[in-house]
Amino acid sequence: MQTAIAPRTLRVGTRDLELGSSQLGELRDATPHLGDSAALRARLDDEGYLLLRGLQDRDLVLEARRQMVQALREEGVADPAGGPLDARPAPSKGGQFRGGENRLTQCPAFRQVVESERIRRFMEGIYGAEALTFSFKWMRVVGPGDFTGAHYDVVYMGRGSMGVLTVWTPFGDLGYEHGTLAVVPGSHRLPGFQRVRDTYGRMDVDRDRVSGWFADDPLDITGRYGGRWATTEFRAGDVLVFGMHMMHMSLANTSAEFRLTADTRWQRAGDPVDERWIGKQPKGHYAWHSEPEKLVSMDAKRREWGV
Ligand SMILES: O=C(O)CCC(=O)C(=O)O
Repeated sequence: MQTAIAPRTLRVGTRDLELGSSQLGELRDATPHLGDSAALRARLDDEGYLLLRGLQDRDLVLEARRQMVQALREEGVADPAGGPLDARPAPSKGGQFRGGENRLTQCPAFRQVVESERIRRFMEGIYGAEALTFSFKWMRVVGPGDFTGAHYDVVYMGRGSMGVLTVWTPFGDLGYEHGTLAVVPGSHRLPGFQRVRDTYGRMDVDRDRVSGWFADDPLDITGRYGGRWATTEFRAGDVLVFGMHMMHMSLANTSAEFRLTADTRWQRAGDPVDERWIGKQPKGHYAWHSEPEKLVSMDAKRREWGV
């Protein structure tokens, strides 16, 4: 007798979707192709992402988590109770974006993970050339209830190489309930997304001062332009790699813990580099939110673009 598998409903952004439905599936594992750069490049060109299990040293990733949890506890952000890897918010503390230089990104094990020899060798295999990583690191402490809206990375870092790849690194084991990342495989090349690529995909948040997320509702994307969302659960050591025109967002964090993840960027060393994200003190987004009254809403922009 076959046992029925109970459907699993996941909160993606603002919408509940059933895993295994036509709207949401599982990411495909590219780990069996490790060591075969041509196969990895072909998969990346085709699907727009690579899910790599155990690419990073799991013990080092967990050590980075331990160091960051300790820092968050010393800052009064994380609850001091529990084991050294437990990342529950302290009373009344929410999530925090911790990009750039700060106590979390300065944790020695954090740096060792995001700039490891393993990830560098992997990138150099993909590019077939020397690779560099932006000095700015996007570290996120995502609080219960929070999520990231759907977007392309190119609107934040599109002034240099178009071959920039994002490496999304979970610092810990992440169940769906922690708010894992979801992508629309193929959205970088599907014909249905062409107008989105030609309008939103040419935007620059500092030049245009438009709010960066394209949508909070995943079906506002796939219902209009096609494709299907995909996500998975992660173990410490896994990474998800994708390009700058991959539509992605996160599931909502429905757990009682912080989700600790970083997104870091790599590119060919010989390509032009977006000057906002490199050097000893990267200047980052210098205009985007500097005059809030000048910020244009994404809804207004989408109406103008007709998307
Ligand atoms: O982790 C998240 O919530 C968002 C990450 C992201 O947008 C990215 O990796 O580009």
